[in-house]
Amino acid sequence: MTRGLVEIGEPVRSGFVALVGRPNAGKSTLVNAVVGTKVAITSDTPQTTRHRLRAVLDRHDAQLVLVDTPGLHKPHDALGEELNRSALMALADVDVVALLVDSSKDVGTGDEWVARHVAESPARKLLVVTKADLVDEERLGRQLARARKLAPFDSAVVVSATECFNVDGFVSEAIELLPIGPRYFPRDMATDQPLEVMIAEFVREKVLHHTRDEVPHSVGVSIDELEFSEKGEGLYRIFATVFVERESQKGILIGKGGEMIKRLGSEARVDLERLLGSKVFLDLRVKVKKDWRRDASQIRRFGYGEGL
Ligand SMILES: Nc1nc2c(ncn2[C@@H]2O[C@H](COP(=O)(O)OP(=O)(O)OP(=O)(O)O)[C@@H](O)[C@H]2O)c(=O)[nH]1
Ligand SMILES: [Mg+2]
Repeated sequence: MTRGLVEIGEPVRSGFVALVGRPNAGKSTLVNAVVGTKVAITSDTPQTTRHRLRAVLDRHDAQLVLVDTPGLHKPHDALGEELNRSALMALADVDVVALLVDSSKDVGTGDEWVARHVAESPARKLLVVTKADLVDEERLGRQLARARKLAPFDSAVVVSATECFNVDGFVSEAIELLPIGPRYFPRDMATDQPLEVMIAEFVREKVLHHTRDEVPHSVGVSIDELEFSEKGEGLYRIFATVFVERESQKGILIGKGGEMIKRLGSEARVDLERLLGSKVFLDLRVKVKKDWRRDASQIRRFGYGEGL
């Protein structure tokens, strides 16, 4: 038996920690900070994350599996309902639920609604007050006190994922709440997302960064072709389609003389080359699929929510 296999079988502290909270609370940013690499896309547009994903932090004494979820919100369409369903399902089957509360926004009815679901979960409960860099100590203390009242938490931490403040503290608290068990994933696995899903998400992130209003919400990305050629230094050839809901949105994404789509493509390519560790050729086209967010079967075809 190899050393690797022996280690996988050895009991350590291990298990699943779901990160839940309102849209934009900082869940995906914290996931990336914990695993030290970009596995989840992030943006200041609410409802960035559209499906549950797992990210793995493996240590000699523990394996922490973070479950990133879509932000819980009042849904306005079938997509919103599917995102909420997906996030709430994550609560059912984890060892720990971490409720993320943004320190820069007043604790409100949205947090209370999320917290009611958290309180009903049989899992251990960890409060995470995020974006500590945005507020002063006094406000941070007040937010912490208010958020503590939201649910019966086993412990609480304050973090700033962008400033890497107390991310270690979050990891220690989360691991402390985990049971003893096996390693659930191979030790070198950072995420369980299929490559095609990650590529589509990296492309969608660029659209979120460069568009406003309804456009970011109206975008869905599908990968039409993905092939790797080993010739020379190796090259991924990726053909993807960016779907929008209206002709006017298509115009925005293409931009004057194709300027916008070129920009989106070249920024996505840089990220994809880092992700894939290889040169990338990326072909993006834009198509209209009217009102796709109201169409449950199309939502699942994109893999959002519970996916296919
Ligand atoms: N200043 C500051 N900004 C942060 C921090 N963490 C996250 N953000 C920003 O907050 C915004 C939302 O972050 P995300 O990680 O995408 O939030 P999320 O909770 O995953 O959002 P959804 O997927 O929409 O539910 C992004 O613009 C992040 O850069 C932080 O610690 N400090
Ligand atoms: Mg997210």
